[in-house]
Amino acid sequence: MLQDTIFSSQDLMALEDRYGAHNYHPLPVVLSRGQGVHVWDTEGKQYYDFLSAYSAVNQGHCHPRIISALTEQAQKLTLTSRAFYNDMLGRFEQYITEYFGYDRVLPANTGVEGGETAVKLARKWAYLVKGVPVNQAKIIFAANNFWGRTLAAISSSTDPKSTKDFGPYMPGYVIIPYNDLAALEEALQDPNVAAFMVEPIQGEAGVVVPDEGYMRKAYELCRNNNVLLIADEVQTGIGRTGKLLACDHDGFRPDILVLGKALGGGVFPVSAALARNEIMLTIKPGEHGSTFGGNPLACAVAMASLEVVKDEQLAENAEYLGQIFRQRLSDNLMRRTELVTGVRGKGLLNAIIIADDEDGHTAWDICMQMAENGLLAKPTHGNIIRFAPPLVMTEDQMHECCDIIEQTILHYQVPE
Ligand code: IF1
Repeated sequence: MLQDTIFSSQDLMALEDRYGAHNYHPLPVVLSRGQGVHVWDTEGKQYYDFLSAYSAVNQGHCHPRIISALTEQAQKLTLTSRAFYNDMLGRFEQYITEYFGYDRVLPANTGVEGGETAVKLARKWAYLVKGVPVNQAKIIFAANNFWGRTLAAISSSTDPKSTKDFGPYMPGYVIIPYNDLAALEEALQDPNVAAFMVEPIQGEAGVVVPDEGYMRKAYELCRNNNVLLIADEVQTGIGRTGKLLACDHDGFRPDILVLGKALGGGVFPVSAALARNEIMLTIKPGEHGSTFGGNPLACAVAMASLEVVKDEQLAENAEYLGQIFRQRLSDNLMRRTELVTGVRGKGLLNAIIIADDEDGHTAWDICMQMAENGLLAKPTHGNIIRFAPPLVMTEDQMHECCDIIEQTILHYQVPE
């Protein structure tokens, strides 16, 4: 059988090159096993995973409780579609709405579906509740946002890599600068605005952390103008930034909360939009959905994933280890090399800025050398390296990883 054949990393990369779409440029590392904070390549080399599949593996690779929830449910019932009820969805809906403090949830699969659901909910609410004239609803987005690859998502993007040659784009979008309350207040004067959709920390843009209180003040501006605030917590949610939700740092609950990635515990695509009754009940039977949304397997995995976050206090651990990470990189690295001009982030969503590296070649080379030294990370947006390990890391492991990062950068040599 094909899967019994032994393939080298080179063979496997060649297969992807020959038979796959070329829509990614991965680091030349071929992974074949993951457990907790570690992954191993096909040659058996062990790495610390400092990307966590872009924050989808917050609970660590192959978490035993999540794997057993997956395998147990997989033997019973995996997919019914929503044409019928199933014995997992209602339990999941109650669990997740009580967990995050919302009236209702609309389950989906990928993060971008969660975002699309939020945008559709906001538009429905605008027409049926706010009284915006039909097809005139506006959604405000922040420049440099990223919420997925669908046409509705890229229509709000300011990154040519996401938009070029994919037009025409979705109408009814307004783009304002991120972290700019005056610009938001100005945009909110339009009576047809339905919602402001925003990431509490912009992940893809390079872990851009807004001013203290930005999200809270944005929420208040929206509320004062009868506009919904949609928080895209697909990457920042589920403990990643040192609180259960990044919005918790600002002490408010968004009108619509979008979750994904780690909601599926790194084993299954699960996303969701959560909202109060007034918003959620604007969508009637048959007006929105998906084949896999709310399937029994997703429900079992998502409940286990959320239980692990609470039981293992992963948000608190992220807060604690994140302080250590930023402290060490600021003290031991920034002071000893001009190569690193900044360290930023919250909890275990962090990034460093590499000097004079617009094309990102140095950042890429540093990531290649860190891989050599047993730690995997990847540049986002050229000269910014994102560091996002699983939230189950121990303090000793964090210090070992900081040693690897510091030593790699302090001994960085431009490759011949
Ligand atoms: C890729 C980026 C990260 C997200 C936020 C929604 C989604 C994402 C804040 C959509 C997805 C992923 C997509 C993945 C790489 C990764 C990524 F670099 F693309 F932008 F994390 F920063 N909201 N982000 O970050 O969720 O539909 O993918 O499940 O497309 O390469 P999805």
